[in-house]
Amino acid sequence: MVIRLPFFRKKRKKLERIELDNTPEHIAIIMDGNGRWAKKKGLPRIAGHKEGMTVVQKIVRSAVKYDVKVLTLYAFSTENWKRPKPEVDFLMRLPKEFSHIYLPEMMENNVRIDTIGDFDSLPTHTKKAINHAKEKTKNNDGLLLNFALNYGGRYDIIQGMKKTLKQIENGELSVEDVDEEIISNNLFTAGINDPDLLIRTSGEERLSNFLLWQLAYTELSFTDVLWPDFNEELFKKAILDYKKRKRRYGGI
Ligand code: V07
Repeated sequence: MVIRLPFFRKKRKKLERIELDNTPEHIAIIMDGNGRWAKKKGLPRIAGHKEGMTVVQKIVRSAVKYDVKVLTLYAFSTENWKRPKPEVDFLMRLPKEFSHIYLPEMMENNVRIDTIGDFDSLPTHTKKAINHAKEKTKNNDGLLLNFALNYGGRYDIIQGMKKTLKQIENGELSVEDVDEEIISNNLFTAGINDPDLLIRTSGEERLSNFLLWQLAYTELSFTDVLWPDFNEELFKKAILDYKKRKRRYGGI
């Protein structure tokens, strides 16, 4: 007889809820150390970027598994244009390569791809590849995989300020109305909750012009491991550390 089944179902659900307690919904990552990883191995810097791309997919899998809602990855900053042209050209081809290899798995995992940053200034071929990935995944309602591309925190604030000023100029808004919510809604991350957790790899402990406004209350997690060596276990550790910190706050 199967009469007792609903009882067992209820019990399992309760256990899962404890497991998922205090899970960070939005995780942002500064994927640093790709060039250093390559240098250590006697390889060109681009080999580090390529290896870093495979780690992106591994962490996406883990994020799906741990029920993370948003993963924001710093893939290319507004300052990265200063790098040697061959390296920039290589980086600008990675979105297409990534989509070519991993788009089917993104669809299977119900992942939606989006970007934040100055999209219009990217090379046409890069924009084309990204628009294709966005279009393909636009109806997926699982993890939001948000690439910060040609992104700078100060640039984000400036463009958000310009949008706000235009709303004032158009009479949609008065100066007195301007508050945190209005500024937040004019940033690239409009509609996305601020990150709960920021992870930075490779031992540097700086924000490097990443989400400056959005990280105001975010928990920070630093590891010496270089991005190409980052893995599910370290990702899980960062999440468990975050949960522990949250539990402590809850106890006060
Ligand atoms: C980039 C790989 C990860 C390590 C850090 C820098 C190099 C994935 C993308 C990407 C972006 C948009 C998109 C699909 C994939 C990417 C750049 C660099 C510029 F729609 N990795 N990755 N883009 N790296």
